[in-house]
This record gives sequence, structure tokens and C-alpha cells, in this order.
Amino acid sequence: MTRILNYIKGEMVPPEAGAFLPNIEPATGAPYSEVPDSDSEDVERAVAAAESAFPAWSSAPASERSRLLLRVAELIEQNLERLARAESIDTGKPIRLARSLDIPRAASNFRFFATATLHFASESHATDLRAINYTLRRPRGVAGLISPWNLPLYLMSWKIAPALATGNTAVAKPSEITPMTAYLLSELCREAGLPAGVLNIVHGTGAKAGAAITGHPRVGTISFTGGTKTGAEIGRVCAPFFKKVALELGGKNPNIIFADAGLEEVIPVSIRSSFDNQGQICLSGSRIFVERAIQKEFLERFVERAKSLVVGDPLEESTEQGALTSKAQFDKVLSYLQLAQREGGRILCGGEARPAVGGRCARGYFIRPTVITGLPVSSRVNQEEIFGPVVTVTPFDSEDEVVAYANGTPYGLAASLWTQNLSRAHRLAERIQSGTVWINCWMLRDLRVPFGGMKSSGVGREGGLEALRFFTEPRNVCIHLPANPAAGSAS
Ligand code: TXE
Repeated sequence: MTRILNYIKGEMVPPEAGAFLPNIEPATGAPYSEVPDSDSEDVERAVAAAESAFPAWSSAPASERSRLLLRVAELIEQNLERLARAESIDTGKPIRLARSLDIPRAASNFRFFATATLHFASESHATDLRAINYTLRRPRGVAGLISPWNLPLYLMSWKIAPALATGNTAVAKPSEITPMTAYLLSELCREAGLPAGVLNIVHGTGAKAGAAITGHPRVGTISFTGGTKTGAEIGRVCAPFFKKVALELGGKNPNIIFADAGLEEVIPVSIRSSFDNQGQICLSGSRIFVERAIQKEFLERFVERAKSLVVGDPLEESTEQGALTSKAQFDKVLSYLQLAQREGGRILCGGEARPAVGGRCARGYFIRPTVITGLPVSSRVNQEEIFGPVVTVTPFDSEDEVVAYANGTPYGLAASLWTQNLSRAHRLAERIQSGTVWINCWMLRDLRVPFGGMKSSGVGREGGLEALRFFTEPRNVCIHLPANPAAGSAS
């Protein structure tokens, strides 16, 4: 059984206390590797390593940092198949998705920030003829990077790449539920020749290793992606230290479909926004609102397509829906399916656990794509993040009504809007409280755009310049320009 190791000061090391946790393959429900159960001792060593690497790394030419990060990107691409297979086994996601989305995106993250930093510039402000101000942007020191289990390498690299590119060093903690690709990444970083201590990866639980990072007085920058409740706890821990914190949290995203949208396009994209990665994407459109005139036709076509999705062994090429990533998540989603019935919902398809995925997957955490109607927008199922292959469909009659529905949850991460009416699209994009609004598309990502949530979906933005700014400290330098004495005497 593979024993995952921590990556500290350039070395692969076991946790100091020697404790490991089982790592479960969600498609089978069986342990298949072991992950370090690291504690504050391990985090202390990682922080010390990151601190001692900081002076050289932060003062190295940007082109040198860029070269090394581009090398990591290349190695990810060269190891695409191995990483995709590891991600699929660890998370339960279809290998096809890991191969086409997760791993290529991890390489793109490194490539993007390795080059973005070469073009990063800061502002200058001329104060009449009296002074020139310029903004000096310097790396902040040791960054703590904590990522979740739904898109493990994709989201971890989205934090590591900008932190390192701007000259910070880092202590990263992947989710204990999906540690494998972060472990493989640490080996690739060694192969790329990343100097010791620049990146350290400490594995373990949130309560122990995670809390040791967020509570560490010398880790001044924290970037976290995960659940809203955990985000609140991290905010509470970081506040007394005045840490710079970015929190990317949950979503309960509306997918709004007007009658003038062409269903030919709406249906396949809405299937993806509902069920890709078993609905375990913070951007999933889990609340579908359909204009009443087309509700019947939409439901017929959408449910037929949802029923036809191939649920199966994530390692099979034909599989479209794999397993949920953990037993805890599986139980959570099932509890919401029961709640939906208690709240008066009608389950049009799915709703059951463990469909006929036999063989080695007979004990895996599978749930069929589920479509529910008839629930009030105020129901718990429509208010709380389920994070599984479950969507609700609700009719609406007017723009005002659907805007109220869209904004009527504590979340504000992403929204999709389908219409051919351009004025309406702009009007609603402005009114919907959401960090991202997609018009006639979903998850069309550009790495340069600001990414993050409003309300309980988080604080701060990642992506492009926002990330480069987050990981640097702006300092204003004001140079006084005294009047020219020679000019004065001449007059
Ligand atoms: O995530 P956690 P959980 C949502 C989703 C899911 C729910 C709970 O609804 O059902 O959150 O998932 C680390 N200090 N999302 O509990 O706890 C943890 O080890 C420091 C949405 O599994 O948020 C892991 O590395 N770190 C989401 C990371 O936080 C702590 C993706 C995320 O785990 C910590 C995942 C602590 N006190 C879940 N406690 C999204 N936005 O995409 C935990 N961690």
C-alpha cells in the first residue's frame, strides 16, 4: 500500500509522530493508501523551511522563478495520464474528466502564473508637480494554502502557482480525503529542481495540520478553498493575527433559463452544470429556474438526458458519473434526498444510492443524478449547499421574481443565465448578487478574470491580477519633487 509522505525542505519525509490515516478509494469504499496524520510539529518544520527559503526565492529574478514553474507545468503535462488516473482513483471522478479538465488545468495554472508574473507591473501617481508616488509590490513571506477534495490538483495549483510566482514561499495542505496528486506533485517539484523549502506540502486533517497552519503566527497569508463553515472558522482564527485571508467558499448557484433560450444548447450545458464531477463543484448550478412557458418541455428533455448518464467505475472510459468523493459526502447527499421528500419535493429521477455498479464498485459511494421539483425556494434543499448530483427545478413568471429567487440564499458565487435578449442579460447580470455571471454558458473560464464569491461564498478574489495582488504587499513610496531653485531665482 502506497505511503504518502510530506514534502518538507525539499525532502519526502514521514510525519514526525509516525501517524498515518487510511486513504479510501471512493469507487470501492476500501483503503488503498495511507496519508500522513501530520500535526503542529510537522507544520513548524515546514514553516521554518519556507522561512529559510524566502530570502533567496523572493530576491531571485522573476525570470528564474518563471523558468522553474514552467518546468513544473511541463512535467505535469508529461505525466498527464499517471496524474489523471491517480486523481480518478482518489476522488471517484471519471478518468475522462480528470484527463480533460483537472490535470490540464493544473498545468495551465503553473504556466499562466509563471508568465503572468513577468508582465506584472504596479501603479505610479504623479501628485501635480510636487511628488511622484509609486507602488512597490513585494512578496509577503510564507503563505498557507489549504485546498479541498473536489478538484484536488486543479485548486491546489491555482494557489501554489501565483504564491510562488510572486516570490512567496508556501506551506500547502491538500485535503486529507484526496492527497494523492499533491504527493505526486511534490515529486515533480523535486524533479523540476525547485529549491528546497520554497514549497512544502504537509498532509493531514483540517483540525490538526490545517489549524496549525492557519494559527501559525509566522504564516501571514492564508488562501483557503472549502466549505463555508470551515471558512468562518479560519476567518475567526486569522483575525487576531491580522492575516491577509482569501476564502473561496460554497455556492448554491442559480441556473436561470428564459423561454427564448434555445433548449438545444441549454440542455447539454445544464446537464454538465448540474452533474459534472457528481455535482461536487462549487460552481455547479444546483438550482434551476425555468420560465413557466417552457417548463414542461425542459423537464421532459432534461430528465431524459439525466437518466441516460452512464454511472459506473470511474476508471472506465465510458463512465460519465463516478462516485462521490467520501462516505461523509455520500451520507450527506443521501440525507438531503430524504429531506427533499419530507419537504414535499417530487423526485423525477435518481434519488437512490448505489445503483447497479457491480464488480469492484459494489460498495462504492454512487448516487444517481437526481432531479427534484415542487419544492419552495425557501426549503432547506433549496437553501443549503448539498454538493452532489442533485438539482431542483422551479418555474418562474417574471424577471423580478427570478432575481429574488436567485438572490434569496446566503450564497453568491456563480450564476448562469440563458436568454437571447441582450438587454435583459445585461440587466440581470447587474442585479444578480454573484461573483460570476455566465450568459448562455457555464464554467467558461479565463484565468485572467477575477474569481470568487459574494456573501457567504467568500471574501477576496483569485485569478489573474487579483491573485498577483493578493500575494504581494503594496507599499507606497512618495518622492517629493522640490521646486527648481534655479528656476525660482531666474523669475
Ligand atoms: O470541507 P472542508 P468538508 C462544501 C461542501 C461540503 C462541505 C463540507 O458543501 O459538503 O463543504 O466539506 C481543511 N483549519 N465544500 O468538510 O472542511 C480540510 O482539511 C484549517 C465546498 O470536507 O471545508 C481541507 O483541506 N483547515 C467546497 C479543506 O479545509 C481546515 C469544496 C476543505 O475542507 C479546517 C469542498 C480548519 N479548522 C467542500 N477544517 C468548494 N468551495 O468548492 C478543515 N480544513
